[in-house]
Amino acid sequence: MSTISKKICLIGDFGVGKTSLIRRFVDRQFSDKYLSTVGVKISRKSVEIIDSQQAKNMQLQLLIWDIEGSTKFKGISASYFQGAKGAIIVGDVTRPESLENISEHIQAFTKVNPQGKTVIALNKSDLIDAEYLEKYRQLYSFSDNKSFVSTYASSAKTGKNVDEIFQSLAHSMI
Ligand SMILES: Nc1nc2c(ncn2[C@@H]2O[C@H](COP(=O)(O)OP(=O)(O)OP(=O)(O)O)[C@@H](O)[C@H]2O)c(=O)[nH]1
Ligand SMILES: [Mg+2]
Repeated sequence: MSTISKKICLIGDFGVGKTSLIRRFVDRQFSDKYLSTVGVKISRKSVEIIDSQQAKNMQLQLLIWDIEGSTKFKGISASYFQGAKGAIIVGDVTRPESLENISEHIQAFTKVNPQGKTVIALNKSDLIDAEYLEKYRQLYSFSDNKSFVSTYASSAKTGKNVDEIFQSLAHSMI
């Protein structure tokens, strides 16, 4: 079985849950404590992908870049995005402004990586009602953007859709 590596980035405003999603996915853990990321932290995890064309399974090693959050006043250094094949753009469903900034994050990423893929995570979905989630999911689907793969309502706390987010991004990159 062949193994290839691909870099992906987690991008979003401060405190939306980027580090928590990675921690859930890689370590299967969650903490309520908030330790803001400074700069960037890289984790690795392999996922198995079914390659339907060649009808065989493939190991894909994800190099996961956990990038510090951005604010209105401080953007994210575009140099962090270089060489990435995909990104998970994260918003916090309890903070509408963080959702409104999603499209800007997509643009910043695809400017550096025009062929890159993006999956959107509407995170902290454990904190709001399901009816709002579905509304947000429809609102934050960018089907006319060629980088766009899918939008998920996620929770790093419960684990909801966390594996699905990484798996669907991984699948879109091969
Ligand atoms: N209820 C709930 N809380 C969450 C969830 N994801 C993250 N949190 C909490 O939100 C806070 C921020 O989470 P982080 O993962 O540090 O956020 P971040 O996006 O990495 O933040 P920066 O590194 O500062 O940009 C922490 O207190 C987490 O426990 C979630 O799905 N549900
Ligand atoms: Mg962080």
